[in-house]
Amino acid sequence: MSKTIIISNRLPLQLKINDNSLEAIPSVGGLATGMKSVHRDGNGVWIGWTGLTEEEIPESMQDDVIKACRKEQCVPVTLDQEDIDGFYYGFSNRTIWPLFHYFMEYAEFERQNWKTYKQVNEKFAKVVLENIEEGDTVWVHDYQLMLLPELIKKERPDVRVGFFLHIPFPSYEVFRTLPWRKEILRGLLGSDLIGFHTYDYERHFLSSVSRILRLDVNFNEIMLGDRLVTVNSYPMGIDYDKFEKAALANKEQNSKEQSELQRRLDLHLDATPDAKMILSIDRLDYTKGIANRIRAYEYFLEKYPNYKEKVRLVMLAVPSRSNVPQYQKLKKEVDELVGRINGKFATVSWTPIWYFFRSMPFDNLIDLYTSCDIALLTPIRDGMNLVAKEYIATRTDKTGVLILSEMTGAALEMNEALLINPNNFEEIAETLKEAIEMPEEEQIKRNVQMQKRLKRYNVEKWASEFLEALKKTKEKTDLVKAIKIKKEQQQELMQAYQNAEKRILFLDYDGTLRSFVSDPANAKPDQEMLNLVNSIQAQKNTDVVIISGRDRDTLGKWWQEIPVTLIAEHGVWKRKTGEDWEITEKIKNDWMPQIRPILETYVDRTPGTFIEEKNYSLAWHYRNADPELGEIRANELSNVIKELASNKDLGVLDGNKVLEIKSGAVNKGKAVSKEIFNKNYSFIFSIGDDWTDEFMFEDLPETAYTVKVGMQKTAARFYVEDTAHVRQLLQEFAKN
Ligand code: GDG
Repeated sequence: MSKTIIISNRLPLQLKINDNSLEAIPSVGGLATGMKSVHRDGNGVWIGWTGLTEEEIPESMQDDVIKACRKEQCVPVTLDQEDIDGFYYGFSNRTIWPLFHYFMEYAEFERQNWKTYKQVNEKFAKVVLENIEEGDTVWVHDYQLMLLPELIKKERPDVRVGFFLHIPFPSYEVFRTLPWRKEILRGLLGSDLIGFHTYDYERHFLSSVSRILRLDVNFNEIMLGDRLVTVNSYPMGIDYDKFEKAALANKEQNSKEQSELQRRLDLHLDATPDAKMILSIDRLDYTKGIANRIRAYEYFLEKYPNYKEKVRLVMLAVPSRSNVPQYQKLKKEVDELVGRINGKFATVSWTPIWYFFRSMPFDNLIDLYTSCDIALLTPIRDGMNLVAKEYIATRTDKTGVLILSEMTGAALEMNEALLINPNNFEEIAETLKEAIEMPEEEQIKRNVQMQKRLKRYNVEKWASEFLEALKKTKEKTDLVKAIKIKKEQQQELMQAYQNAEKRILFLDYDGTLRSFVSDPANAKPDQEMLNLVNSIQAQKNTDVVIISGRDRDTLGKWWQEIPVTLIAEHGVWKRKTGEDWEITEKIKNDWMPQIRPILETYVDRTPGTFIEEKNYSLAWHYRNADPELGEIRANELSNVIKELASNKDLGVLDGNKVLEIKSGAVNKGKAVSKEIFNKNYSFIFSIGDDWTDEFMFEDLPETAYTVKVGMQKTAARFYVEDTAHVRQLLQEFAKN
């Protein structure tokens, strides 16, 4: 029976070594809950690190670790202290974490850490590959394992691989500063489906893929050889019922059942019923904007002194990554700020900030959520922020005000919260005032909406939607109807070639006989290609036609020595072997002086583009432009020309990163039709790579062997992957 393999840096359990025994205690984080139906209730397996390094586990207990994990349907990846230092504290938390949260000045680019990151990803891959069986699905989580999808796909192309990033994906301008940007993108593209919390992260990723790897991105799909990678956003939810139930139970508790914390909170609530409690919960992380939050609170108390003794900031900061210097610095800064503000404003009966620096049990978290009238969450950047969602879920009487930073993924789904810019103290102070004074009906109105949404799109739904989408990811072959030329098709083709009495081959040039280079003037055919074509044309009853959009001079010069027919400028010119160029169509070029200046303005406005001038056409090349800008401008230009051209019989050909403007009467389809008219060819072959070649594929008879270069939508019957395969095919023809 096929299973789902979940992979994350940490396993959802905690190992405890007591004297001689070992215990694995399951932890119940958001991810574990979301995965429950596939992991615990299904026959899923979770692969990850246990939290204990090799050095921390006595030799005699190594097997016990595996056994204890197995019991929880987990498989451990063994890591030593050096791995953890380079991979986790190093590359993950000193490079990727700051960079992806736009803290560029904190990002360290250490080669040794990158090396360890790669090695640890390989260690994960090894364990995953040992556990994969046919038909399994793999779901990889988060920024520590971005190389894993490719490592798995390489060995097991049959297995569906999904990846979800829990943190933001930064804009191209930030991402491109990473020395290993290509490796990271390629690693991720080993997936069939890549998920992000928001559409913004998704489009940042797609933009980096198209600009850095220069791959074709089609809406949210990436063409990668003969694979298709889908990218989409799935905002992660919470285990809503768990939080709601816990909050209801909290309300039912009598004083004996209450926690010490709840009793203390109640004491204050009873003593000062008018005072408001403001909650702040996060891991102590510089991305969470904790220091700014305290400063903004100070500013609020200064601006509105009448609220002194009427508000209290309850701040829980959970210790995190304390081995990383920035976290130690932040701890010091927060300690000092809290001390200073409490010292400055406190009275005998009032402390403005209650500060807890520790992790609390779940029940205490619920005590805090349910007791506080306002939640103030001000991250500078946050992939999602689940605390915001949890706060709203615990407000079972529907009161409470959420103040939330616009820079969190959650803000996009929680429009009814009071959204603030975490860098704007003035706005935070005003919003705090607004929250304190907000009438209950309004609080309820806002929360009802948010609760409805959070209950519906909970963490289980999130996980099942992702896995459903992963199952449905399209094979590229579903989209492309042409058949790949493999051994069998090649044999059929060669058979037909040999049996034919009279044959003709139409060969496109750029992108077919020659791969693209940045300057088209440097794309001369190499000697091997010249020899190949020469030996084919020399065969009995065989005509070879090089058919190109190139100008006649270049084409003529490059193929001077080879006695083949040349068709230039998409069919305007033709040169039979040993003869002069002749014009095949009566066409005009008097439109050029009008159109050229328009193209020139596009060259000026789009760096990297240039105009190629031919006798009867003008081509605007944008291969070297920024890919996104290039596409936008090409679209614009195409529309402009089409509008102008309607009464001039001009056509716009959309080639491979080139727009060609020419007389509407000419195209390669017409040219090949003329070539075969009344000639009784029993074998017709045509091969080409772009839209201009589609005219030949469409106009040739159905029995012709039409071949597209590259796996794309086409009217051709067959396709080959790239120019190397074209060469291989020509070598087969040449053998006859
Ligand atoms: C990353 C992304 C994204 C907190 N203190 C205690 C405690 N918590 C629990 C909360 C919440 C979770 O930890 C924190 O989740 P966040 O989403 O707020 O933040 P990160 O830890 O930074 O998580 C983030 C998330 O991944 C999921 O994709 O939303 O953007 O940075 O569930 O309840 N739990 C207990 N005691 C505490 O003291 N028991």
